[in-house]
Amino acid sequence: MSERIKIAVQKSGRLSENSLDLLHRCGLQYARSQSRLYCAGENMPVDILLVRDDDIPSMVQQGVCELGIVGENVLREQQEADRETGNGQATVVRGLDFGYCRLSIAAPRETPYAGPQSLDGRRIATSYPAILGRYLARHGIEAKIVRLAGAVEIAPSLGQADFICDLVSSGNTLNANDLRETEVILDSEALLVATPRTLSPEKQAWVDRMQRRIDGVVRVRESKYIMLHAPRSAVAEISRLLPGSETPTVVSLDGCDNRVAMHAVCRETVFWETLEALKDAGASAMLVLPVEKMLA
Ligand code: PRT
Ligand code: ZN
Repeated sequence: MSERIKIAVQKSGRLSENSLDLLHRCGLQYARSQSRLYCAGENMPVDILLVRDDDIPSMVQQGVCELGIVGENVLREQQEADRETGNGQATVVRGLDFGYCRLSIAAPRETPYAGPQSLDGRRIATSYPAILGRYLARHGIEAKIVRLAGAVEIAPSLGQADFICDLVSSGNTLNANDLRETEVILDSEALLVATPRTLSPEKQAWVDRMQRRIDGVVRVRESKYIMLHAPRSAVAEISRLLPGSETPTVVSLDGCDNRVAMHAVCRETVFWETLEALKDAGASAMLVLPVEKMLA
């Protein structure tokens, strides 16, 4: 097996641990090299390249890596910047349900804000000039974009800008700097991206296999297997109440004409409230089990 594929993952940062954990759950075993830039897969022809997150979109776009895990914010920034150059782009395969944050406009607490038009003629500090530029153009607003590589949140207090446009998750950083969030311009999560390049059949087969496994790992996280007994007359109502489930399996109970057992995979969280609603609808003997693996 000579044809190997590479997956680009953030070397050290907010996405690293979840990304490596995801690949581990896909069954990939790898040895960490001394420099930790390259981890050779031991049980599959799949290697991991550990890089800065900003390099991931172009590495995948150029086919240096066949797959990559990167924040939507980073991908979109690169794509907006590439819009003029017309470069081919990495393909988004799916959201990975971690790395959630939003790119928001924020203002000093005392600055009045009455919608995007309040940004007209003002200075906005950001590390996301391309996404911000597009947002402003869409709203027909002329503002000065002040490009900063980091420490964006202190730009207003240093007199460098009137507003900022930065990533927010808990909002603590904004609070600590006397800023308030005024507008969300992008909701972001970690994405699996794939190269647009044509691959050899061997490589393509491994890319497809990894995509299927990653899909299974992400979908299984929230999924539960639910088993219950119910009156036959309540099957329709109970099916409706089961969160995110496809058609449940309904089987007869030995010696009971009017009661059945129902089994279903629920793809959304099963809350206590859901179980209580099921009970009210006539369900009994309810069991909720974790799902270990799932392959569509
Ligand atoms: O070295 P490298 O370039 O690889 O890393 P980096 O420093 O550019 O990125 P890193 O590790 O900080 O973040 C990687 C990715 O995590 C981002 O591109 C986002 O997709 C995602 N992410 C999720 C976040 C946050 N949440 C986040 N809160 N990235 C940054 N932040 C920062 C934000 O910039 C601000 O400074 O956290 C601060 C705000 O957080 P709260 O919780 O105070 O609101
Ligand atoms: Zn970065």
